[in-house]
Amino acid sequence: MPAGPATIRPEALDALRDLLGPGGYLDQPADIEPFLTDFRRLYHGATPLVALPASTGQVAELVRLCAQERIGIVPQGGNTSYCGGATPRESGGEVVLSLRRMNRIRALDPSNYSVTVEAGCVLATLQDAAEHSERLFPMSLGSEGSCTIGGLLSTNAGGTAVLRYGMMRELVLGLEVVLPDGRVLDQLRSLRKDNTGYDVKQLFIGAEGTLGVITAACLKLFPLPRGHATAFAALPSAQAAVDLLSRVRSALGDSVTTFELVPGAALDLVCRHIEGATDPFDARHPCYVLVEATGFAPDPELSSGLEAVLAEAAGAGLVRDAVLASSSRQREAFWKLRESIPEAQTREGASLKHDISVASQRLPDFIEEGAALLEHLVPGARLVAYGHLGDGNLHFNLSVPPGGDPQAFLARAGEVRRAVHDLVARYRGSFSAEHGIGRYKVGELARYEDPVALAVMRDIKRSLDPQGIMNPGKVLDAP
Ligand code: 2HG
Ligand code: ZN
Repeated sequence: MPAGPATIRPEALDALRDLLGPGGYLDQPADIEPFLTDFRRLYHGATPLVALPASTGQVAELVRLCAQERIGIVPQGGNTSYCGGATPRESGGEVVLSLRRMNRIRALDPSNYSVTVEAGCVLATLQDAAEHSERLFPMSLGSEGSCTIGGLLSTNAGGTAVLRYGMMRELVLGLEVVLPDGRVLDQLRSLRKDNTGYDVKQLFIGAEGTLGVITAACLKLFPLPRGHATAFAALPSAQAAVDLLSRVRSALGDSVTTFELVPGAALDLVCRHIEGATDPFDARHPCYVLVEATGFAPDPELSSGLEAVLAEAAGAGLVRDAVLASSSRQREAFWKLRESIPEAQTREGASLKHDISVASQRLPDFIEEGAALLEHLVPGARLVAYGHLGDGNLHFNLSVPPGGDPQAFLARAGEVRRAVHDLVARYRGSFSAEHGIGRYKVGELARYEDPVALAVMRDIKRSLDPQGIMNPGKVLDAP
């Protein structure tokens, strides 16, 4: 059952305005505009109203009213979705729900290593608050200055510390969720052990707002590491990177927090387009890794451990050259080389993005096969396959051939996507490792997901949201 009417009754809109009160909504076109286009500018939707509730109670009332009227609700956090997961559709029959007024840290308990926070809180604010209390909230990603806790939970975000701390799901102790009928699920507890039946809260993590609205969460904190060691190393091949990962982990254990792959093609783009970015080496190499270890030993001790593994790996032919950051400025400079890749690739011109994962030991074969396939399909296009090698997750992105026609290149998107995702399926990998499904990959989920899993997903959706009002048209094609 798709969500209801294409337009919203004026009386229903008035009732929504009344319940939200002054300051509780936006309804002027200029104010609404920023909520209508997704981060990648793939979609441009419409809505008569952006709701800005101030409490869980108000969210529940709003959802009840929308359920009565069968109005679609599109939750939106920092609007940084890569898959159009938070953009209303074009009909104008859906309201956008932003929890940006619900951004409080309700309680931070350093001794229990937990924090209870509202969904509209920006990630960087939470990171700072944790650090202020000598604790770490380890989720870390490029959009941390604007993405919100609700969005991170709804997409089960990844980022650059997954290797050590896991994805967002693994950081959750409890959740508060408004269900599609307006009931409030209160599992906002900070227990580390709780085996009481089905773990219902898990359903809402990664559901992209299609099963309910996450309003608050209780999250794990960790001891704040005191030491860092960061290296940027030049390698002969992706295979060497996978072998190095294994060595670094067995030598340094859980202190390895980040292991990111930067292919030569990505470093080229960064050095060309990002101000202040410089290649740490004299010669260009096939690929690079950014490795970071964090822990409780002082910096020099961690650095010498990392240096020793890199030296040993160099002896085995896995590393051609490496630099260890000797200051926080140098550390930031290394991070910038990695974190600026998406921006540099955008500045280079048209690109096609794929967010894939396969078992990490199979990545080198995947890259080789994928590169040959793409060269055959779009000769001259540049593969920039970078990212979270430590998690087996690469952004398998393709840039327009130098001097090529961007429109003609982008017109090949469907064909290229099919080839890449078919290859991923052959490797039993994932066609969406960390960016979710949103609207962009609904067809891909229907095509590649195990039919039994898909049927269970549809059963869950029908049972929780029989009217299909929660983020309609996202994740599943039809409930
Ligand atoms: C990253 O790892 C992000 O930098 C963005 O997930 C990936 O732009 C992309 O394709
Ligand atoms: Zn990523």
